[in-house]
Amino acid sequence: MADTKPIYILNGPNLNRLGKREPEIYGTTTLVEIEGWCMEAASGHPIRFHQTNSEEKLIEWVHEAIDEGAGIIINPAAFTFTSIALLDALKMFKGPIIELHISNVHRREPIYHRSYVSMTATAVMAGFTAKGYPMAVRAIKDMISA
Ligand code: DHK
Repeated sequence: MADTKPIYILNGPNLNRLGKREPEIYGTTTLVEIEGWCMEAASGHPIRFHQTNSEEKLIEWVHEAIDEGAGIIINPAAFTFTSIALLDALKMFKGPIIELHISNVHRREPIYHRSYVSMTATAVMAGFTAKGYPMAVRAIKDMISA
């Protein structure tokens, strides 16, 4: 029986500003448009798409995914590089985790080069632009059904 528990797509701080935020780095696609692309890519698999500027709220959604989710796609944004609390929460998740960054963080300032989340992510995607989100949805669907 295929796992029909939802795929959690979680977004961290400042991603609500996509479209206007440093378009030379993040492009002009809005988070609302990205959510639509994810729904399409999910092609019927349930998804839970969230964004927050609060570390606490992001961790609470990870806890919800621990209890109810099949997979996590997470763009932790700045919390990628600062939050051991988020890493500890993600370590509890038993399914696949894809860490996603719109930009190639390894080509940017050194502060963006060391990810705590990568210490527990199943896979890491960076630099595919906003188009990485539907790519990640298709990839995690394969991981879940494998
Ligand atoms: C988004 C952010 O907000 C930054 O803090 C990260 C990431 C990069 C992204 O490329 O999606 O460094």
